[in-house]
Amino acid sequence: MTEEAKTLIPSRVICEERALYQVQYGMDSIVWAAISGKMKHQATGRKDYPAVGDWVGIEIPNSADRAIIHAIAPRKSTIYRKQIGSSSDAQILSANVDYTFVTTSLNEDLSERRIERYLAMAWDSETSPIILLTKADLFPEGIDEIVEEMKTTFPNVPIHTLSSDAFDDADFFVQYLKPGTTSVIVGSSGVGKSTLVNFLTGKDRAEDQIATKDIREKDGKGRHTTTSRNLYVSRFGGLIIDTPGMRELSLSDHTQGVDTQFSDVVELTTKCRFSDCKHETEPKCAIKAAIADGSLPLDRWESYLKLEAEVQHGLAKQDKALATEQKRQWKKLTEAGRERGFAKKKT
Ligand SMILES: Nc1nc2c(ncn2[C@@H]2O[C@H](COP(=O)(O)OP(=O)(O)OP(=O)(O)O)[C@@H](O)[C@H]2O)c(=O)[nH]1
Ligand SMILES: [Mg+2]
Ligand SMILES: [Zn+2]
Repeated sequence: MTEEAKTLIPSRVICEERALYQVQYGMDSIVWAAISGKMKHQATGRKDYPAVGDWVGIEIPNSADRAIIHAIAPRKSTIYRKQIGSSSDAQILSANVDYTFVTTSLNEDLSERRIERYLAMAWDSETSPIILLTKADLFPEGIDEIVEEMKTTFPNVPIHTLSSDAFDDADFFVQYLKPGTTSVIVGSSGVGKSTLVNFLTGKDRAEDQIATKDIREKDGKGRHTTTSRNLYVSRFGGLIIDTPGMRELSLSDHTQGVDTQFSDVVELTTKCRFSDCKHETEPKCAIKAAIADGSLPLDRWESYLKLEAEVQHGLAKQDKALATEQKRQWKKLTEAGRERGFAKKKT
């Protein structure tokens, strides 16, 4: 039977573990699957491998207990991160996601810089971000001020506070976790992602709940408890992907996201008198004018500069990694050429 003649069963990747994927099909059938030899052979990068959230076509051989993934449907969105230094191949965190919940605890570890990075990733991935500030119960003082400040820094992003002892009050989830949608929850280790997912999936009282673990609240350092990405059905009908805490999120490949987040600032820079305006001493600078008349808060301009610098720094690092790799490939090529030349001379 040819590949084309096979009837593939449409299914969704709900868990990824090394080279194996758990896929769900039909109403609630779940099976482990591996990719076909042909897919593996044709893959040129990690983007050609399935990711949690992917729709895939599978075959379930009569004889085997493992299904075979033959195809990945085109992705509506892809949440990815680049790994600087090691390779230029992006790691796909999840696919076909509508909303990204950027989660951070209200403790001392709270960092607008980090949130910015996650937001850039969400926008770059063409998903809508929502900021979740967790553990409100531990920090009863000053939360309103923090939220107000965040609203100025991130004017276009919905911001919600949460506390695990009052999850029932968090009725705003209904508007995001609608049936037919998929959301992903991202953030540092220990901020309470799995605790929330347990509530959202109704596992908080069930035996099959996702493991969660204490962190040292003082320095906010958590041990990584969740180690794989998993997709679950939420109590509101929409799907939700729990992810392991990210150690370091690099911005290098999210320049687009930065521009989206600061579209008003980018727009302003195009209005400067000089196209290469540094917004320092140049006359007719739209940025300086906007800061002066208050339409561009100085804080926001400074965040933009910091983020932009970080992007440039990341890009430079990435360029270096790419250049090294190119040099290596070139060396391989020239060496092969030299060998061939040598061989020719000998004959
Ligand atoms: N006080 C308080 N503790 C919470 C809250 N939410 C979660 N926790 C606790 O924080 C710890 C870490 O929670 P997890 O849900 O495991 O954190 P996580 O983000 O999934 O961590 P990783 O899986 O490592 O990425 C657990 O001990 C939770 O009980 C909250 O709203 N208030
Ligand atoms: Mg977790
Ligand atoms: Zn200017």
